[in-house]
Amino acid sequence: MLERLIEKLDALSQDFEQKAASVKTEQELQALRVEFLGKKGHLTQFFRHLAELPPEQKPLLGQKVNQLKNQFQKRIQEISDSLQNKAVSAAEIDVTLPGNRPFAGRLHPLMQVLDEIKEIFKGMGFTVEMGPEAETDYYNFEALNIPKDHPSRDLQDTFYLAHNQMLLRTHTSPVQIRTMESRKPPIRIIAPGRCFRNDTPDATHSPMFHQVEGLVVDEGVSFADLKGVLLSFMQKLFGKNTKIRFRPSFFPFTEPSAEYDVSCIMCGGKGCRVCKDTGWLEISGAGMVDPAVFGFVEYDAEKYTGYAFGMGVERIAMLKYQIGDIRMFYENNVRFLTQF
Ligand code: 2NL
Repeated sequence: MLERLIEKLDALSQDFEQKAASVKTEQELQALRVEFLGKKGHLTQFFRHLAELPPEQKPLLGQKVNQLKNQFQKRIQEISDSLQNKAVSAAEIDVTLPGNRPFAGRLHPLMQVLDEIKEIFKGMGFTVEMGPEAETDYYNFEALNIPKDHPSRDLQDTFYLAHNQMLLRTHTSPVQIRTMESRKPPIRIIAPGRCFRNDTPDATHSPMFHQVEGLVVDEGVSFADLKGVLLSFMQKLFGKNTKIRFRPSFFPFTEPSAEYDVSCIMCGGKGCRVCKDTGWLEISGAGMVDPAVFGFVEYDAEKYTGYAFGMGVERIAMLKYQIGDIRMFYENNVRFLTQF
C-alpha cells in the first residue's frame, strides 16, 4: 500500500513537471495550480489516503506529500515571476507611459506674493525681521504714539487675550519698535507677517490678514527717499511703467503722513472697471517716523530721521491675480489654490 502510494507520488511529480514546462500564460498557470494544489487537486487526494494508512506509515508519506506540495508551490511562483518578466520585456506593459504623478502641493498664493515682496526689498538692502503675533499694549500701541483713547484700541477693533493682558498685533509695527530697541541706526528693514483685527469678514476684510511694513532710519533720510524706494518697489512688482502718487493723511506714528496709490495695473491709468475709472488703486499708508516714536526707543530725533510704510499682502495679491473676495485665500479650496 505505502509503496504503491510513493510510486504514485513520483508519477505525480513527473506529471506536474511535464505540465509546468509547457505553461505559457497566466490562465494555464492558474489551471495547473488548481489541478495539483486545488481543493479537489491531486495532492489533496493524497492527504485523504493518509488517513487510511497504519499509524507507523503516516509520517513518511505525510513528509513526502508535504515536500511535493512545497516543490509545486515554489515552481508555480517561479513560473509566475517569469511570466511577469516576459510581459514587461515583451512590452505588454508599456514602461514608456507616464506614471501617476503624486499631488505635491505648492506655496499658498499669499506666500508666493510675500516671497516676491521680500525679494524686491532684499535687493534694495532691506533685511527681513519677524516678531511675536501676541503682543503687549506697549509695543502695539503706546510706543507708536497711539493715544489711550484711540478708536483702534477699542474692543471692537482689537482682539485682547483675556488671561494675560496681551493682544493680537493689529499691524507689524511692534516688530519695528523691537528692532529699534535692540539696534542702533542705520535701520533698513521690512516686517512681514500676520495681523489681526476684530472685523466682520466681507469681500475686503478678514479678521486675520498679512501686512508688510518697512522702516528706514539713518542720518539725512527724507520723504524723497521714501518716494524713490516705493516707486522702485511698485515698478518691480507691477511693471516699469507703474506710477505712484501720495495724498496727505494722518497716522499717530508718522508726521507728515500720506496715503499712496499706484496707477491702475489693468488699464495703466486710463480708467477701467478695476480702478472705478479713477486710473488709481489705493495701496496703503506711509510717512516720516514721528519724533515721539524715536523718544520711546531712545533714538536721538535731532540726529536721525526715518520713513515708514505699510501695505496689505492680500490687497496686492488680489490686484495682481484679479481676486474679488479676500475670503478665498482662507477657504482652502484646492480648485482655487491650484490656479497659482
Ligand atoms: C497703513 C500703513 C503704515 C507705518 C505703517 C510705522 C512704523 C513705525 C513707525 C512709524 Cl515703528 N510708522 N509704520 C507708517 C505709516 C503707515 O501703515 O495704512 N496703516 C494704517
